[in-house]
Amino acid sequence: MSEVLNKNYIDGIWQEASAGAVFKDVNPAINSDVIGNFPESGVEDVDDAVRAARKAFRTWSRMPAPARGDILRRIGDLLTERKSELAFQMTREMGKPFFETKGDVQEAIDTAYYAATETRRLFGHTVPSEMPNKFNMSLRRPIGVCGIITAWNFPVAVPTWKMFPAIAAGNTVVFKPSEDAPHSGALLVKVFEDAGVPPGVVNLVQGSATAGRALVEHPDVNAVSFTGSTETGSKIGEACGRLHKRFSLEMGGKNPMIVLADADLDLVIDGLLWGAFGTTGQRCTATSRLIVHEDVHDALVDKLKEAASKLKLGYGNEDDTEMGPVINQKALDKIEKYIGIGKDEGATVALGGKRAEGPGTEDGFFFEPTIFTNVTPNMRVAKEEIFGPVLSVLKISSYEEAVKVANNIEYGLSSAIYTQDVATAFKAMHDIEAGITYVNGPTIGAEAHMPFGGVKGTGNGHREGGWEVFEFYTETKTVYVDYSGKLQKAQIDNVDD
Ligand code: UN1
Repeated sequence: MSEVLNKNYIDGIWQEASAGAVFKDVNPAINSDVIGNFPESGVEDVDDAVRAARKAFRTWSRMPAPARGDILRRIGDLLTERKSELAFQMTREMGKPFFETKGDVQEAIDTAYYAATETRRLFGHTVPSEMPNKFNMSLRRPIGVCGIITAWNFPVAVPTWKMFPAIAAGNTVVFKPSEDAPHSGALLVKVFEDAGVPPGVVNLVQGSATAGRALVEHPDVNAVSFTGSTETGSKIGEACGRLHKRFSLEMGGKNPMIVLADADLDLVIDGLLWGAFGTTGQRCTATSRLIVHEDVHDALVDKLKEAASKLKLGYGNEDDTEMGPVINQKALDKIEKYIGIGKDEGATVALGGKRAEGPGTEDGFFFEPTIFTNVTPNMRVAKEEIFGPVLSVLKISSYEEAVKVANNIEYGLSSAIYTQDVATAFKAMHDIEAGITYVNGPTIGAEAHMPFGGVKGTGNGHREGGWEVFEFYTETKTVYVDYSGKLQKAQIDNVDD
């Protein structure tokens, strides 16, 4: 796998973009390490890919679902074999440490085996009819061609949350990875090819907004699934609404961790280091708000400052690295802008607040782990997604106040509460406005067979993962079989009035 796979993959053929344009992909930890130039695809490339996907749909959708499951299992096996090689390349391309990218591939492996088993269970319902000698049932049908557009922070796991259930259900796919993780996307598509997925079932178009827009607006794409920024998601939602397409949006978060006075503070520190600074805070599920009881506020902030200041920054393919860079210059600028905003609003930078300078960070986009204290609920740093290693700390004096503060945002993806009190934990499961709540764990840690998604401005009501994602990738067909041998009229024959 040493060659760089810097091509599109359409109808089973690796190829350049038709106009020959390219964009550059660099290592965010060592900017002089150029991974390669990737195709900047245009409308024509997307059109070719959609045509291939449509053609393949005819046979793929007719294959018995468990036979598609066999291929998914082979994909899981190949991902297992290639786990370390893939993780190395992912870390090189998007920066998070090797142990994290291995977890990313593992999430894809779990998703593959899970989707493979679901191909034996793609059930509808059989229910009684109102009429004698009549049989009612619902069946699941694939939708058609699915456009998959993803972010760079989980460059293998998140695309597979979408692609595996899509193809398990008999759909075909055109995949456009983020322009910040094109190589990881291509290496993933190579796994489909090597596992024996027929040409046209999964197609890859690299590129940026032009390719993304062409995919969303293509008349022969039936459904679009997107993970990324709220801004882009809103545009996709508008376009899909106008074109009557099914769409699933997974967007921003500003995820709270509530820490009550009875919490185990050492456990909280471990959770915060992982939740706030894992993936350099660049997860839609990152813990970005700590809502902590006044009785333990000072002790917790002191412990956290000490622990976070010791995190070892550097290139994630080096053994001792605990936190990698942010993804690019734009991200670095955005984080810096928010440091200024927070200071102007009156928050205190208790730790970090600037670009990192130590050895191993000179040639990359590194930012120090940052903690804002004295944050109040209506500050922008308490409400807006920064997507970096920045934690805002808010002080509260009761559970009720904590919930009010936690819910004071437009997003609702993940959330956490640390308490020893079982009754409070159960109340929180209902009170916190979020698609996911963790009790005594941080806001990250999704498992492949559990539904994943948010409420409010985070998404549009769909879930990935779990059984729920198969609802998105299938249409329901309702079937009535009348074997009475005569015309039976629903709502009329069997009602006397
Ligand atoms: C995302 O941030 O886009 O549970 C997904 C988690 C990860 C997935 C995050 N397994 O945080």
